[in-house]
Amino acid sequence: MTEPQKLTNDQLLSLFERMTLIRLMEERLRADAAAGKLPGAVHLYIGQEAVAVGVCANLRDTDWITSTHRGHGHFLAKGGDPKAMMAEIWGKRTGICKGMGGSMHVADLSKGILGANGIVGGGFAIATGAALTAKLSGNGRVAVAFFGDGAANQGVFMECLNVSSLWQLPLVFVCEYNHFCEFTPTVTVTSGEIADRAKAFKIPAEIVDGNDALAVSNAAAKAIEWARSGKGPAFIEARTYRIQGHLESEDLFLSGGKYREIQEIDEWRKRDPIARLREHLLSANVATASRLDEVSAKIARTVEDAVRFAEAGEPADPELTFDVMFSGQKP
Ligand SMILES: Cc1ncc(C[n+]2csc(CCOP(=O)(O)OP(=O)(O)O)c2C)c(N)n1
Repeated sequence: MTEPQKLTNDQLLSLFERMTLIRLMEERLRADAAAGKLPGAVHLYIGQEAVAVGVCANLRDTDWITSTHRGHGHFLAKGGDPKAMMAEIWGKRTGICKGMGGSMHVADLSKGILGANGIVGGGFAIATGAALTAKLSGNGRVAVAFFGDGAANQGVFMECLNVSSLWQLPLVFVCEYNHFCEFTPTVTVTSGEIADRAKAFKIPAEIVDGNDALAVSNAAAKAIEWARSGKGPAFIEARTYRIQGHLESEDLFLSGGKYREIQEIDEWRKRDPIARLREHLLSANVATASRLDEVSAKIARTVEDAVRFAEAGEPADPELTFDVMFSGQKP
């Protein structure tokens, strides 16, 4: 595909709706984390919504994704159920993994969501394996590996670039360059351009503005089509910014220390991906302001329902460990 992608008004609105869903879910998790209501750490995706949504809008339900420790956005963008995700983060039996996984392990195989992952770089090999399955079975599926700029320094990244190119696997690498690896600015630990690492393996690579949903979607459409048509892997590096801390409790253990300036965060807030898409929808007469406000209000109710559902659930049952982690055997 060489022509820029042309999206219908419904498709554009759906991008806005899905990004707003992620934002409002994350805002609510931020508040509930601060109020001490959540049982574990949460790594929020605020500011990066255009990446997950722009990519997943071009995937089929049967395609696969692998995610990261910052995985709520990927889960929702791929069509995961907000209630089941919220209950999972609250550690409830009604959660998508029966409350046994928590925030860093949200997964739904029925939606092709092969899982968030607490191991940095843990998704690469899973996505490569899924892409190998697709190739061997000829089922026409594509796998997408979402990963951070920090994960690009893990050795397994090189291994997966290598075999996916050698075996021409239907795999799309999506690097979310959000400028930080925990509390370390990426430029201080990363040599050269990450996209060049893909090019070294003869994988076509594109760097896009990761805060521009339309640019991401356009690049993803090309990359996914490339992979699906049997030409091998493709690579996207989406330049974005992590607005929240690495995790919500970081202030507690940074004890007043800081690793970035507030002005930098404010600069990136001006490039907010949802505000930018909203602006575009208004100026291109795709929707009126009141229509977009209605969408946001509807999503706010969805989030409220998800919280009620999570609150009402029973806590996870530790005995379930033997069913969901060990198949037919006790350790
Ligand atoms: C193998 C491994 N090493 C280290 C960690 C600790 N750790 C958790 S998140 C993180 C930074 C990851 O940065 P990046 O891949 O850029 O993702 P981001 O947090 O920016 O989304 C590190 C080092 C880990 N979870 N797994």
